Amino acid sequence: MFSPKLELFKFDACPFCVFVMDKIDDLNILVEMKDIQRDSESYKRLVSDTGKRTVPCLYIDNKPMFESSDIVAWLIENSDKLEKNS
Ligand SMILES: N[C@@H](CCC(=O)N[C@@H](CS)C(=O)NCC(=O)O)C(=O)O
Repeated sequence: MFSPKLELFKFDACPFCVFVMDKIDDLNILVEMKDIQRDSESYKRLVSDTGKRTVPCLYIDNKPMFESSDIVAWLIENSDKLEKNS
């Protein structure tokens, strides 16, 4: 079964993050939220993995994807196969 672990690195005042989070809500997809402003471990992980501190960044089984429009397109394309919130 295709059920990658999804983690979204974000902060709430970022409009690109809000765009992605709204789509996650619409599609009811299970995604672990990592707020880089509230959680310094998540911030450090993002920077050490990618060399960047840009959000949003969706980790798909630990593989980072940047660009809100690419993330939203990927979520829509894979929505049927992804784990949903109960
Ligand atoms: N084109 C990007 C823009 C992302 C972006 O500019 N994010 C800002 C926050 S709103 C950011 O993380 N800036 C810090 C940085 O890039 O180092 C997208 O659509 O995801």
